[in-house]
Amino acid sequence: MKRLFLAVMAFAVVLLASCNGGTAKQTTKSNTVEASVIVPIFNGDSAYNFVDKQVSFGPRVPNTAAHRACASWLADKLRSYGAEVVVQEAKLTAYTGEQLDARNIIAQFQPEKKRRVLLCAHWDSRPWADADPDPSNHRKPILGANDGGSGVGVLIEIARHLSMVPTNVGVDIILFDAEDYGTHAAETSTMENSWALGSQLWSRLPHNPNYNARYGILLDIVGAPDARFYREGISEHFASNIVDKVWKRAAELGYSDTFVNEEGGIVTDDHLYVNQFLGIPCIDIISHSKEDGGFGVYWHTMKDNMEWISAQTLKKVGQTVMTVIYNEK
Ligand code: AHN
Ligand code: ZN
Repeated sequence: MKRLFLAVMAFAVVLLASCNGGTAKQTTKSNTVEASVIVPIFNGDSAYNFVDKQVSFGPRVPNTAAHRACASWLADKLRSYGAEVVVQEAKLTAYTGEQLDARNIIAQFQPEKKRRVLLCAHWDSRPWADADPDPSNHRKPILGANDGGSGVGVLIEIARHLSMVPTNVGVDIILFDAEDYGTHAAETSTMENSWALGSQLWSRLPHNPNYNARYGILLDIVGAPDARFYREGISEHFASNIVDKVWKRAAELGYSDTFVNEEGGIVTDDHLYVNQFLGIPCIDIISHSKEDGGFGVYWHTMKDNMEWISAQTLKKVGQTVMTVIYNEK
C-alpha cells in the first residue's frame, strides 16, 4: 500500500514537472504558504522595572558590593529565561592603575545554532559624576539609570521574550563590564583606551574562540524621554547595512522621530572593539545630540536616575530590536 502510494506520488511529480512552467509555478505557490513572522510585543513597563531593579543595587562600580550583587542578579535572571550563561571574569587594569574585578555576562540563547546575532550593552556605572554642575559631586559615583541601566533593561526584557518565543537565529546577549571607567574629566592619562575595558577584553578573547555572529547591536543611553538616535559614525563606517536595516524597521513601526535617519557624530563605545578586534559588524544605538555631540544634561551627573527613564522610549528601542531579530531567517 505504501509502495503504491509512493509510486503514485512519483508519477504526480513527473506529471507536474512536465506541465508548462506556469501551472507548475502556480501549484508551488498555492502549496507553500510563507510563514508570517509574529514579533512579540515588547513591554516598556517591564523594561522600566528591570532598569529600576539595577538602580536599586546602587552605583554598579567595579570592586564594590553593589557591583557584585548586581552581576549575580543579572546572570541568574538570564539563566531563568533559559539562556546558557557564561560569566567571563578578569582583572582589568584601569587608567588609575587599579585592578578591576570585571565580569562580562554572556547569555546564549539556542547556543547550538550556527547563525547568530549579538545584542549588547554595558552594565557597570561610572565611578565619578565628573560632568555634574556641582564640583563637590565630581568624585561621587553615579546611579547610571540611563548610562548603563537602560540598555541592559531593554535586553533583559528581550530575554524574557526569547524564553517564550524563540527566534530562527541564535541570539547572544552580552553585558559588558567596565565601560565607564574612562579617564576622569579633571585628569589626563597616558592610557589610550581607558573606556570600554570589558568589551576590549571580550573582543580579543571571546568566550568561544570561534565565536561569530552576523552582526551586533549595542544599546547605550537609550532611556531618556527626549532620546534621539542618529546614525552613529563608527556604525556607519563598519556596518551601514545594519544601520539601514534597524532604522528601516524603526520607521515601519512609526518611530522615525526617535530614530532619526540622519548622520550623527562619532561615539567611541563598546561596538568599536567588536568591529575592530572581532570583525563582527556592530552598530551603536545611542542617544546623542547632533548639534553639540553631548549625551544629555544628566549624563555623568548625579541626575542620571529613574526620573530620566521613559518606558515609552525603552519600548521604541526594544520593539525595533525585536522586530529586527525575529525577522532573521
Ligand atoms: C566617551 O565619552 C569617550 N564615550 C562615550 C561612551 C559612553 C560613555 N557611553 C556611556 N558612557
Ligand atoms: Zn558613561
